[in-house]
Amino acid sequence: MLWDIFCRVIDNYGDIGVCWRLCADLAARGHSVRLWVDDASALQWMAPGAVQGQWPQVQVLPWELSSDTPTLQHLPAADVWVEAFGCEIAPALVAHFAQCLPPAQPVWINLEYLSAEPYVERSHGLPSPVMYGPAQGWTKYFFYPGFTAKTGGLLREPDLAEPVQRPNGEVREELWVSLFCYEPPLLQALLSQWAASPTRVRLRVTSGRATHAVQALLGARVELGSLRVDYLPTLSQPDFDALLRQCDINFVRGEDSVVRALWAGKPFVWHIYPQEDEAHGAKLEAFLAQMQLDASVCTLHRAWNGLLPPGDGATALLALATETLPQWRSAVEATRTRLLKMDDLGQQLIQFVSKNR
Ligand code: TRH
Repeated sequence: MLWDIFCRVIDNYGDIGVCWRLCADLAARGHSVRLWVDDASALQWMAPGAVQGQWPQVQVLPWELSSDTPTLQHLPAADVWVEAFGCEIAPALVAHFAQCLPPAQPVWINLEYLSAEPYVERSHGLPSPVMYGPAQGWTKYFFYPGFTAKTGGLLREPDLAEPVQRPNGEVREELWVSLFCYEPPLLQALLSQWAASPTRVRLRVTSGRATHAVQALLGARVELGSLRVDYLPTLSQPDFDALLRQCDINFVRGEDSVVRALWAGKPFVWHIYPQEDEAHGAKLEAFLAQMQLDASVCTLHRAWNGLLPPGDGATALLALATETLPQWRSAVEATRTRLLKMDDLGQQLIQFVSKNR
């Protein structure tokens, strides 16, 4: 099938990160994909070669062209439209394909944000009739990623790598930690705890906001007591995923990397994307509940996200003691095993489209 995927980058890398994974996944399953995106800059490092047209079966197109009727006239009609995260497809594109003869009605999917909240099961797959405009009478469907069998599942490549096992016990002499975050209020306390730790800690800090947040606290220092900091360049998605598999603890953020942390199978702390209406608190709690984590790990999550009263946070860091890691890791592995039994998001989308064509 031919898929059109529409993506508008709001901020950070989640929109394009998720859309790109979906494109690559569909292509790997034998489909052809056009990705319409208003800012493809992050793809230069996330998926080298993609923008240059070197990715088999995926064409990256500038968003502006989706309003350019002469361009559209040369394009075959897609079988599927995926409107990611409520970005509105350009009216000119809708009009063009609706006015073709015969009209090229695609399966039109609104791909939503990931959440473990109960509304996801209720809303997944619901139709929404298009009430006006050139596509009046067509139907859009809501497609919700999620963590249960009644949702659209999670993005997962068919050849997903196994978590890296340590040959000699759970933790090597040096604790390896990846850091991908916004500006967590506990960061200073965390760095101080690791500087004073009996175990050496190697902190692998991802580029961008995480690097800026650490450098704002440490300045030019890269060693502080037991703590050693590596600042990483921007990584391709496969290299980012490999980083998570190699570390003993992963600090991740936003929509896509939390899923990758699950697949990496290591203890992780999620910095949830903060929302203005504070909706992220409920979203975090729903996620923690389905993970069935120890109470201390849940407290650490709340503190890392600034959702505890100031002062209550510092003791939360005790959850990171090396003795507690094996138990924490078992909890992540149990969730990973459960999720692996579900169909992944790519499979489910293909099945959904086949059923609704
Ligand atoms: O960058 P994010 O914070 O994106 C956010 C969230 O998804 C949020 O929910 C969304 O609403 C907002 O964007 C608009 O975190 P996320 O989702 O993990 O996306 C990061 C992507 O970047 C992910 O695909 C992994 C990728 N990445 C790399 O490929 N290489 C790197 O070096 C790094 C640091 C990230």
